[in-house]
Amino acid sequence: MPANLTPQYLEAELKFKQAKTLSEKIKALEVMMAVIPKHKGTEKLRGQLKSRMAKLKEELQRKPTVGRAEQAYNIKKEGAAQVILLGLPNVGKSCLLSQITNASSEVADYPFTTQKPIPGMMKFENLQIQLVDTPPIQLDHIEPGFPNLIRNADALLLMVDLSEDPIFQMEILLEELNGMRIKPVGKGPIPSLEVGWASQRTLLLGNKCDVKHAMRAYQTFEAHFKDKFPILPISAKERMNFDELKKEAYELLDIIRVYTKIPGKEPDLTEPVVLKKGSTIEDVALSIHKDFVAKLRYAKIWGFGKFDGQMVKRDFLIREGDVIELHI
Ligand SMILES: Nc1nc2c(ncn2[C@@H]2O[C@H](COP(=O)(O)OP(=O)(O)OP(=O)(O)O)[C@@H](O)[C@H]2O)c(=O)[nH]1
Ligand SMILES: [Mg+2]
Repeated sequence: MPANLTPQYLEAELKFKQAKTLSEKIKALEVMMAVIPKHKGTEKLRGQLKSRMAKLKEELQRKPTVGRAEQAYNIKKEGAAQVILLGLPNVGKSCLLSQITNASSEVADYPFTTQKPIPGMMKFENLQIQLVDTPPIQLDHIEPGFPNLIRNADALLLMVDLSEDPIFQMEILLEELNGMRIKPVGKGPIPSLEVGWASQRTLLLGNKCDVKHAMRAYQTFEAHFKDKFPILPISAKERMNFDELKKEAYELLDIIRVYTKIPGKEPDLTEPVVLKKGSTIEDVALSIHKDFVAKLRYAKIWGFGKFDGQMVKRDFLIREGDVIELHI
């Protein structure tokens, strides 16, 4: 039996053939299925359309909503905070990651070695801080996903190579961040920003301070940026100034560590509760369990500027190093 396809159907079929995206294909196929004459002569064809539709829908489900390249920039946060390492090609980012964390990232004496972000964990006292090595920042080329990685992080380390012109490198980094509408903030309060902008606490690192004349370059670099940013000279290769680096990175994060204890027992000082600066007793309770918050009656606190075991209420501001006993 002839199929007797209508002009309406043929038009839809043409649209299907011309469709470029999956959703365009599905739309055109839907029209074909709706307008195809329903009689014995089209039975086989209708069956084919139906199975084609099932395949397309399956494909749509399988397709990730973000591209693969972009997904590589989706680094799950681990530890107390996530800190992103940024710099131009060959400045020593991967070398630092490999030397200061448990992870390793390929180091080479040619540029553009690192192709995707690589996380590692850096131990600072009783905390683990996540450090993320990244591909080099380039003029006017940003990988999709890169700006989001930087925006969602807790702090940035901007690295320059002291054996090259460090001020020039920093100017490029600042310009590129500006293009991503990210404002690095070193010292002082976070300024209010226009809609669409994000700020990030930032530390500057002058790397390769072991190289001849590097410290002279560092002095000029430091003089140029010290009013705006905290700055450190380091050597990733020789592991110089790593303790200072960890301490300064921690300072950037605006976090505090407190310790909880149960009545009659000593606190476990290896297991800090990590909270934002400005947190209260209530936040400590919340970090343990949300049910705790409702039931909380008072807390006893040990720490700087307090009597030992002082009784405090839920809105009491806590400080770095406090030991807290929650009473429900
Ligand atoms: N002298 C000296 N050389 C270093 C130091 N850190 C890194 N290097 C060298 O600099 C070169 C580049 O190091 P990488 O760690 O690969 O640099 P990168 O910034 O990750 O480079 P890309 O991935 O291309 O962006 C290598 O030859 C390293 O050995 C340092 O502190 N001192
Ligand atoms: Mg690298």
